[in-house]
Amino acid sequence: MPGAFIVVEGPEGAGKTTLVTRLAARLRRAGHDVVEVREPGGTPLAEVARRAALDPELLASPVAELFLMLTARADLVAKVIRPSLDAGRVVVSDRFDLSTEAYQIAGRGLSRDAVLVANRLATGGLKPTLTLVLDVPVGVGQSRLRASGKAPDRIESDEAELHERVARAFSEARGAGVKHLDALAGPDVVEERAWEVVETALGKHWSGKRVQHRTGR
Ligand code: T5A
Repeated sequence: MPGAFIVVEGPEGAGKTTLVTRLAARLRRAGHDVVEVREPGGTPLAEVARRAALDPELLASPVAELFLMLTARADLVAKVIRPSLDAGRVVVSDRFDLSTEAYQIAGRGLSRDAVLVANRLATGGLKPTLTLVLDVPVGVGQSRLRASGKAPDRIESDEAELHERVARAFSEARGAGVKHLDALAGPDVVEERAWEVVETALGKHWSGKRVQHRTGR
């Protein structure tokens, strides 16, 4: 893929949306063509799936919840993320597949193997260039959300143990392109730390592409 795919992940209220907006603005100032997306959501079909997944009246079962998330992801990847990456843009996403590992596998206890297979089908194997995980204790994220005055959705209002399992899964996440950031500091400090990581990751990504181009690989 000629473009780059940056994902911001973490528990509820960690500051993902705030950081995505700031990173996108900064990338634009640095001259990149940037597309901002959020998961679940970002296409008309994905927004319908989001509303269904988060509606407290609908009480989706864990498997139904998984497929709503993956319906949203499949549509977003096919209609927005892949075409943007193919056109050389930088896509910045508020959540992606690490959220499925944290919520549906660690949180809901669904089979890891089955979820990973279904997720691969939804993404066509697409992997982020960089996944920035914002580490905050559950209580900090929840008190930030309370202070923001936003009404809690179905998953946000779920049992405390679910959110503890989700936060643990995020804090233990490791793998290619996964970087952790201490997100307890204020938004300006978090943005500066994130920017350093993004600049380094993009530098490596683009120089890798140039080598591949020169060597024909
Ligand atoms: N989900 C999603 C799944 O179960 N499986 C999946 O595969 C996927 C993709 C999505 C829900 O769907 C679930 C997870 C979620 O439950 P959402 O709205 O995207 O819902 O998720 P939330 O985490 O609930 O998003 P929020 O917008 O509520 O939280 P954010 O984005 O982490 O936090 P943000 O930036 O909105 O900030 C919250 C408040 O804190 C302040 C902000 O100003 C704001 O008031 N703030 C800070 N305060 C102090 N210091 C900082 N560094 C701060 N950064 C932000």
